[in-house]
Amino acid sequence: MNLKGHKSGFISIIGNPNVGKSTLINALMEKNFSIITPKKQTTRHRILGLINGENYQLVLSDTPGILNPKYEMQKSMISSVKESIIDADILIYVTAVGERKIIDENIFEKIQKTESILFVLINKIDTSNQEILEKDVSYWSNVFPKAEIIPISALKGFYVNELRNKLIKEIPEGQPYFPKDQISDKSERFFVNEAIRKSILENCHNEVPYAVEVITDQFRHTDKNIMIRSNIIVERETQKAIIIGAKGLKLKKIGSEARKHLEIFFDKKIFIELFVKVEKKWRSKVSQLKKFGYKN
Ligand SMILES: Nc1nc2c(ncn2[C@@H]2O[C@H](COP(=O)(O)OP(=O)(O)O)[C@@H](O)[C@H]2O)c(=O)[nH]1
Ligand SMILES: [Mg+2]
Repeated sequence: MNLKGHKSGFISIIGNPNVGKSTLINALMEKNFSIITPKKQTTRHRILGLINGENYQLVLSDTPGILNPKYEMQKSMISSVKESIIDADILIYVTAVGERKIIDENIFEKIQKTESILFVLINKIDTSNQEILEKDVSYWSNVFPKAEIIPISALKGFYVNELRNKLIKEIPEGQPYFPKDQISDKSERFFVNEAIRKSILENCHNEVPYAVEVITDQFRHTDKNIMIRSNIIVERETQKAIIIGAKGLKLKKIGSEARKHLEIFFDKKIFIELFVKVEKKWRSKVSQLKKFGYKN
């Protein structure tokens, strides 16, 4: 491979919960890569998504929404946001049209002081009108004077291709950071866990999805199939009962929806077996969080 003239760069996507960060990364990657639901705090980890071209590699980092941490897991979520600000060649701050809320002063200040190229995206413009949008543009240009303000709709694909081209144009020259046939820094098992968690977020209500973690202990490929065995970890017996549901029907539905998602993701036939286990207070125990791949 001729790496002369090759470009590569880290692009961090940050912003409040639910503004469309994961939708944007999926649109840029043209793949259902990061899980999306209407619920807050769907994204728990920093996930790197790679867009590889012959002469470039974009390393996009999807991050959890900015929040005031209430327990250990959320502390880990917020430290991954801070880490992603430091690394970035390009920082993308995503807001939803009409949004003014600043959740964390400290992070806000870090964005204002950043030496990276800064884009402020005003997302969800499909839900708005010209007048509101113009007010937003002038508001955000005041808040972040050195930023380029870009209206976009990640969901409808307005300005997504243009943004991808802009990113390719702005990243510095350099060798690729990851092998060019890879699409993420995360393993296949991680994507299995995420698909199962998405299915739980969509099928269970109230606090249950937030008390859930998934561990996949078997992931076996053949040419055509993938055999998966995963454990759903909850904090209490009552949560276990809710997830299994009457006659095990809820768990069956969770498994079948995750299977459909993964068949598209891996483009193979999937067999999936799910178990539910109780681990008391895992979200508050540092040792457990390490085991589940959260950093402190
Ligand atoms: N109308 C509209 N909805 C969007 C857009 N982008 C994201 N959403 C929705 O906003 C919700 C949160 O999206 P998500 O990507 O998970 O947000 P995140 O928490 O910032 O990662 C989902 O229901 C998305 O479908 C957009 O451009 N327009
Ligand atoms: Mg997200």
